[in-house]
Amino acid sequence: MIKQNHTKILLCITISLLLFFGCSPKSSQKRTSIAIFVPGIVSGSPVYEMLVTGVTDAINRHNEVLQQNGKQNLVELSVFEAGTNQAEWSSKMTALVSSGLHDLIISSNPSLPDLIAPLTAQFPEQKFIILDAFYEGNNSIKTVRYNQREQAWLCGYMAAITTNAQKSEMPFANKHKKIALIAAQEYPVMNNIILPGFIEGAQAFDKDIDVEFRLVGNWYDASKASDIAHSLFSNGVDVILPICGGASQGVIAAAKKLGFYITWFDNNGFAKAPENIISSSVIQQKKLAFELTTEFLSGKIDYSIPKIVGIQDGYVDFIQDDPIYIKTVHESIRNLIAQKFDDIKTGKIILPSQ
Ligand code: RBF
Repeated sequence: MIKQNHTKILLCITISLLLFFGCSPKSSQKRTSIAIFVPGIVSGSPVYEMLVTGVTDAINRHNEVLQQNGKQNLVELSVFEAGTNQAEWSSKMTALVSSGLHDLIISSNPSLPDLIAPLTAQFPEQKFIILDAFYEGNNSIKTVRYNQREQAWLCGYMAAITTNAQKSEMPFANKHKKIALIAAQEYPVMNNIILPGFIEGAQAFDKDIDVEFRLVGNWYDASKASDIAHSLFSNGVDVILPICGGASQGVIAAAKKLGFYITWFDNNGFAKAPENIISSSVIQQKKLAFELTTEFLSGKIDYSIPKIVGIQDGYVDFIQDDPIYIKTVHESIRNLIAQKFDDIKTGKIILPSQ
């Protein structure tokens, strides 16, 4: 009698479990969830601003189509800002992954794949797309990196023409041949690609250019970046490339106050200081984030193979049609840089991404 009851109870539990996991309407209604992990803060960092906009646009577009087709399971988006304390990124990423709530975690930063790779064995279902990064041989991590030597080379070339220009052409140009890069911190892509690319571009125009390199120490201290810019200016620097996230605001403020030029990196920066920003050497991170999110949502991502994209692919660009650029930069300078851009695009100049 007791044994019979046991069998009945077991059968009941089995049926309930089958109903719950196998046939329950709940499981078929599971919504796709995407999380953006921001290693830093979004505001003031062009790479992260473009990441968030691109992913958001792709999800909105996808959801519009779902709604038009009468579907209700819209894709969910969450944005996590991990903040500027880099020592906390690993534990914050681990917490996000182990929550198990997100089908995809998308981010941007060359340092992230090394931090994520150990997690992929423990959480094999979790998929990652990391932009501005390169990582081979992990089927859970898709990476795409830009040819930043091209991006930095054009900046350097532009800075070198400008520091050599006559005051009649470029009023903030002084008699010294001195330009500078202010970075937030040292990291492999900065030390091996961006800084050398900037120097090589400058020296391709004039081999006697003096290129200064300074560090802020973090991605947010605008007042320290401004102090560095002041000291560079007083030592004869008249063109600065800032790559320091939110701290770049300090370089812009100094340029407006003192009167020097800025070559801007990553997105279109002309409107930030129309008289001082003479170029925008950009990566199409918004477009790439949009495309990869859309590919993920349609199940078409190839995870294993990392990609490097540059000017020829349309993901690195030098903005030449902005009215502020046309107004601020003398025509003779615009013609010189346009020629170099075309030389890279047509393969006459080849700049390796490594
Ligand atoms: N770029 C930013 O604009 N903001 C940041 O907060 C930021 N943090 C970074 C942290 C690390 C550890 C590394 C390696 C890079 C960071 N970058 C940041 C730089 C970014 O990846 C890219 O190299 C530059 O924006 C130039 O394209």
